[in-house]
Amino acid sequence: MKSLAKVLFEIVVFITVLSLVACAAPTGVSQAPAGKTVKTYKTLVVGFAQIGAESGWRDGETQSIKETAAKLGVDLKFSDAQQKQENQIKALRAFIAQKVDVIGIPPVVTTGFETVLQEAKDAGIPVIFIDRKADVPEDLYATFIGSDFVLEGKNAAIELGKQVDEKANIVELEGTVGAGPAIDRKKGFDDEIAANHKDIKVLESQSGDFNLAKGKEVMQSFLKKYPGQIQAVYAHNDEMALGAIQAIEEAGLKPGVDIKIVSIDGEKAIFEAMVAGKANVTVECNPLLGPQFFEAALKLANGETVDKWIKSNEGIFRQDTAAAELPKRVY
Ligand code: GYE
Repeated sequence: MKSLAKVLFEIVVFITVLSLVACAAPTGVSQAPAGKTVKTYKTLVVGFAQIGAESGWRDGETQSIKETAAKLGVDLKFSDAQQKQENQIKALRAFIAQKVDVIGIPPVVTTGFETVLQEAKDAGIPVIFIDRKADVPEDLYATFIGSDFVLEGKNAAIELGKQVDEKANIVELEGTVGAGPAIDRKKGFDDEIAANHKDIKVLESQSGDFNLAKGKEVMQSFLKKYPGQIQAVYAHNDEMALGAIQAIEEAGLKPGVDIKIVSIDGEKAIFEAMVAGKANVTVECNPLLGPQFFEAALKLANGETVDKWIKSNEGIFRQDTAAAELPKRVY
């Protein structure tokens, strides 16, 4: 004879097994409420329309995107626009034709993307602006993952103010003409100078297109035009600052000493320059956005909403801590 406890136990086990069988979906995957299959990283298809490879910063971002996709098992369709807006637009159209789940893009400039973004919207494909934004109505993109460029510009001005005398002449190397970070880094900087450093004069401001060679070329022309008059350089990214450092050295001056250098990004190479005493401050801008990007992409593919602006955490680094920080830099 079975004991009452044993009989009760068998009944409980029987009911549990029954309910488990009843709940399991026939395909073995869970079902979204609307009857759509829930996406996982392994079934997610993402198109990424990268700008190019103009800086170590961007290479760091590309690596973060590719490594994170590989780690999560996401099917990543990666395209390199080689700095051209028309190529980014072509890539977006190809992703729409391939019916990817989500598109990621750092728009090279802020204008000219409305038509293709409307096409993505009509196809029901969410678009994530990553690291840069385009100037379009809010319904044409799902979220912006990236930095506060105005704040970066303001911090650069505060730091530069500490490096020079109250009355000083400086030059500015701007990013790509029409790019979001170039526009905002200039605005944040100019506003802070106008508010708190009225005697710092920007002798001239010109685009170095966010790359080393152009930054160097523009700095060479500044040095010729304003001999002995420049006390500091504000560069919208480290790469142009590295170009300026070369130009200053070739002119027989000491970068970081005769002419102070303040820039933005936090690349390994600028830490090396700080350790060598050739650069003074970098305001960090974080390119390691892979994990945040795919997390948002998965949510969007499953119809969830995400914040309209997902900000990255960033610091400010000066010469005195550069040597200790250098081994920790990954881009
Ligand atoms: O600062 C620069 C890069 O869009 C925030 O683009 C990014 C900028 C970054 O080329 O180095």
